Amino acid sequence: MTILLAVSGWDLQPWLARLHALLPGREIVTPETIGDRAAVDYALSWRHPSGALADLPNLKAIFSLGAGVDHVFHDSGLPDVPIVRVVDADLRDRMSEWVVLHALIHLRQQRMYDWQQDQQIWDEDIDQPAAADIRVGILGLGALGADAARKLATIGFDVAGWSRSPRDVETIACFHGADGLEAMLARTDILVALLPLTPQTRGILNAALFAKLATDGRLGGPILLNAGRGGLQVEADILAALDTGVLKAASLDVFEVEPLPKASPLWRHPRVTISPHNAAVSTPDAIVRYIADQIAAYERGEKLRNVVDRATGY
Ligand code: NDP
Ligand code: OXD
Repeated sequence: MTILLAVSGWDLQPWLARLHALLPGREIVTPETIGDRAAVDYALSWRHPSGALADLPNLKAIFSLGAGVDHVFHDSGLPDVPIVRVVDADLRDRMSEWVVLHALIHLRQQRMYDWQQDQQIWDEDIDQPAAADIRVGILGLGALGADAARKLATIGFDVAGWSRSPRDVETIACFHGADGLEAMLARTDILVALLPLTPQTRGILNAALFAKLATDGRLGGPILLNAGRGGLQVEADILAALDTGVLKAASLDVFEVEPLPKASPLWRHPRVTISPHNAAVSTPDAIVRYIADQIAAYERGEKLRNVVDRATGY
């Protein structure tokens, strides 16, 4: 009854404390402290070091500590057991907060008012469209994209979404497939990327896609919000599109290389708003609760939920 916590780049202490609290009686080990590899039942991964999950003959499942699983698949020696991803209200609500926040920052031109405050300028005479005047297109209508879509629609935005297979989200215009993408982009003023990173989606946010966005919107040009994965975006194309006016602005939470290198021109670009891949953080409180519940259900004989499809990569 051992759980292997294989994590890179995070402080382990809060995770260990929460695991001990919610899974009493289990030994919790890390790749550094692991003893008997045959005792490990479950592995918990966030960007685990390649090979850390190999040679665990009694492993039953791998739990990603986030919604995305691209960080699990980077390991070519991954054991053939179910991979479970996070689908959780806490994570979902945090992501929708980020999407709504940034949609509103752009709708209400907050970056410009920040500048005006800095310059002590009082200018009331600036065009202020209503949310209903702004067409939002969401790439990815999954657990996160569908929730963000509903919340943006509640505020009044005119929302559409795009997925691989047909989806039905109430009050949202739903598109799918290659033709659906073109149609959605043509009616999009604010593009929100909430796709998983897979071989099919890598680099999708590129010059060719930006050129298909609506050019007749009320915001003075299309705006990109990406909180999916940095690998979805071609940063050179974003910078070029910002400089040529193909894009008006961007809010980015994820980057091709993380942490974003100091030399990246994105840091100082006046029309780029950056957050450090924390649009929706995984908290030990919520995520260990989710995993402990899944383990308890599995050991009662129930099926694991939110198991990743290895063929599609998400
Ligand atoms: P889901 O698996 O629930 O949803 C993914 C959506 O993307 C689905 O609608 C799916 O289509 C669609 N999709 C996948 N591949 C394609 C494709 N090739 N073409 C069109 N649509 C596609 O994932 P979540 O909503 O839970 O999470 C989305 C991503 O958000 C995560 O994978 C992760 O990368 C990112 N994330 C980022 C965080 C952050 O803090 N920045 C935090 C949490 C997650 P279909 O419905 O047909 O399956
Ligand atoms: C996730 C993330 O995938 O935080 O959950 O990026």
